[in-house]
Amino acid sequence: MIFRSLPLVILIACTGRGDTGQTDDTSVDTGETDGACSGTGFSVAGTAIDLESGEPAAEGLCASIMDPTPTLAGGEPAVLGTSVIEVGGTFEICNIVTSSAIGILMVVDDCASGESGGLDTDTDAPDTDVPDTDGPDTDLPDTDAPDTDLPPDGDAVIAVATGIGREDYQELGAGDSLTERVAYSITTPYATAINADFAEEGSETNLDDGALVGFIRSNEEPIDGGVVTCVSTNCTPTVYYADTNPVDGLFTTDDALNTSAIAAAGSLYMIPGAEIKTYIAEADGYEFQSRLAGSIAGFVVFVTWNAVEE
Ligand SMILES: [Ca+2]
Repeated sequence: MIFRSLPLVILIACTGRGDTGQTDDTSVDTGETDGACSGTGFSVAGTAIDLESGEPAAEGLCASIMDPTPTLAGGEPAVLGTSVIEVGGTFEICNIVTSSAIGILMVVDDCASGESGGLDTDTDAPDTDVPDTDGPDTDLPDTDAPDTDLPPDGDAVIAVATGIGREDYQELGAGDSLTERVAYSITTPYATAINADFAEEGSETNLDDGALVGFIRSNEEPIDGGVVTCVSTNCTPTVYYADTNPVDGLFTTDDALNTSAIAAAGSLYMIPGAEIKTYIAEADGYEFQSRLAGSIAGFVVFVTWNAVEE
């Protein structure tokens, strides 16, 4: 119980260097820049993907790189850099300098974190104009700024953190870049629906308490029948596995909780309120590496399991 009152942190501590299956999706362009970033640090570029739709996340959200180290002492993750997500969900965050030994986080949120905010587009249109209640607004440049292009209004998504392992960045320096990263995003309506299902199933925790969420995969493809278990003592979380029919519950079939991951639903699992413990995925015919992981208060932490290639 005490863990739930503490800021929890994912420790992206792979137990070895043999997880070759996890490095395939990482491109490291050493010594090259595309001109967008300059300075003393490395950059992280990628795409934010909406978890529910699988489509690019909305433009105007923020992508940040955070160092989770301060959470070990009860603090908040430290923001190392932020950028606004562009059309197509793409982002590039420049000048990351970190000595974090426990990984860093790509966080997609409503620009609520970090001082940079990112929603600077509003400042281009001064709000000094008092509404002209007694006259026609013919002089207002409304047509120049269609509302559909405005950034989300601050509660469009919940904060989701996707980890980057230390081994992926520890050698990087000025001008280097990590590219083609995928950071997941969860809309507030989807989170609300998920939380309603958690409550329906009697869960005392939900995404607001922090959660481990992710996929169970082999060669980056979802697989059937995988489960996530906590291997620490006194750790028996309820793990929820999504299916393709939300009508009878996102995680239930005929009123019974799904018992393992379903490839047709992306092999998506969720552990609301996950404590810092050692977890592992298991599936017949596949092998996974255990990881020390847990959720951060206020964040969904995205942890995808990729089978270790023999
Ligand atoms: Ca269902």
